[in-house]
Amino acid sequence: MSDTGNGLEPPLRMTPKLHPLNRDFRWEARRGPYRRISAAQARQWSEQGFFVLEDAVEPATLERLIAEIDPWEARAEAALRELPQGRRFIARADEITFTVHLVLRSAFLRDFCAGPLFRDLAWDLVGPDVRLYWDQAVYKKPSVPAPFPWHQDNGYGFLDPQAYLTCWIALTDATTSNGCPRVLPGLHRHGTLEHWTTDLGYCCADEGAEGLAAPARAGSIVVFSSLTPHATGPNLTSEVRKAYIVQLAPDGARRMEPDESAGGYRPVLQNDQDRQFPILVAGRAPRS
Ligand SMILES: O=C(O)CCC(=O)C(=O)O
Repeated sequence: MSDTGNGLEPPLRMTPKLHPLNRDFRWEARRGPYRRISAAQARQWSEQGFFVLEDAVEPATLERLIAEIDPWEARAEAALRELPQGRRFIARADEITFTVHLVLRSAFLRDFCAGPLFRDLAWDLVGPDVRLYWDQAVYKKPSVPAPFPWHQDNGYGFLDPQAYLTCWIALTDATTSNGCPRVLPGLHRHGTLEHWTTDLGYCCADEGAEGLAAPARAGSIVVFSSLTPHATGPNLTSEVRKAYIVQLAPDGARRMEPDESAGGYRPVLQNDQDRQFPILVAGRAPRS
C-alpha cells in the first residue's frame, strides 16, 4: 500500500460482498470532545477502523490481570486436551485457547472492565449508554504456524447495531513474530461482510491479504471496530502470546440468532445481568 503523506494508509480498494443482514449500513464518525483518545486517534478510527492506545494498562494491573486469567486458561487448555482431536470450534489444544466470560469468575476483571479506562473509551467510541458485550482471553501457544483468519467480530455473531468496540489488550508484548493483530483498514465502512467457514475459523478476506500489522507492547490496546477485518499471525516464538479482549456495545444491542422457525433469525437482547453489565449510563458511571 502506498503512503498518502498524511500518515494514514488509503482504504483497501475492493468491493466486498456483504452479510445478508447488512442492509443500509452507514458508518457514523464519533465527534469530540473525547475523554481518552486524541483527535488523531479519532481520525484513524474513522478512516482505518483501528488505532493503538499505547501503555493504557499499568504494569501492576497487567500482572494482576495475568494472575487472574492464567488459572482459568489452564483449565480451558486441559478441557480441550480431553476432546477428540483436542479441539472445539476455533480453539485447539496446545495452539490457541479462547477463555470466555471471565468477568463471571473474577471480581478483579469485572472491576477492570467497569473502570475508567473502558468508561472513557465507551464514551469516545460507542455512545452514552453502553454495556459490556463480551470478554475473553486468547492465548496463542509457542511454535504455532497457523494464523487466525481474517474476520470481523460482527461476522461471528451478528449484532444489531453492527458497530461495537473491541479492545484487544496485549498482556504480553505482541509482535509480528508471535501473532500480533493485523487489520485491513477502511473496510469497516461497509458494515458486516460475508464470511465463510475455514478449518481455522470464519473468514472474510483472501488468506494472502497482507493488511497492516498492529504490534502492541504489553499494556497497550489495539482498539478496533467490530467491523474492522483483522487477523493474527503465527506464533513463531517459544513464549505464549497472551491477550485479553473486552468488547463494548450500545445498550439495547440485539444479537441475531439463527432460527429457521422465525424466518431466519431471532433477535436476542444482550443484557445478561451477570456478564453484560452497564459500563456507562447517560454518559456516567452507573450507580452501584
Ligand atoms: O488474539 C487472537 O489471536 C485472535 C483473536 C481474535 O481476533 C478474536 O477473538 O476476534
